[in-house]
Amino acid sequence: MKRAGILLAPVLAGSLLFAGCSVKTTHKGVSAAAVAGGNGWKPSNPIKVKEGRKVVIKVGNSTKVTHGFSIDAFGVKKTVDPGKTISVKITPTAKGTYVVYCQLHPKHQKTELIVN
Ligand SMILES: [Cu+2]
Repeated sequence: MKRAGILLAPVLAGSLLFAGCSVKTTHKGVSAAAVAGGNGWKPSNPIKVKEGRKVVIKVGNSTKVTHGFSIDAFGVKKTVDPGKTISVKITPTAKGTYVVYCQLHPKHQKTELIVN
């Protein structure tokens, strides 16, 4: 039965390597749009992601002016021109609820990034 142990070792090492390479990316989307009372994010529900998992957020803009897209905790501070889409890539390293806001318009309806 000693042989079985010897054969198993390389298999285990291989599966550990594979686990390290198969990092899943989560894709989310949000867009600056006209909402009741001004401009805001659509959909307005929070963006939910997993801690430690890479996420790509496509940020659109269906309004006529440039908007900002900021998440202070993860160093995100971008702008999106009208009709354009940008990709924001982050790997959230801490659980929590973070404010997602437009740094160009303080009154712009905010949304949240929930990491759990
Ligand atoms: Cu704005």
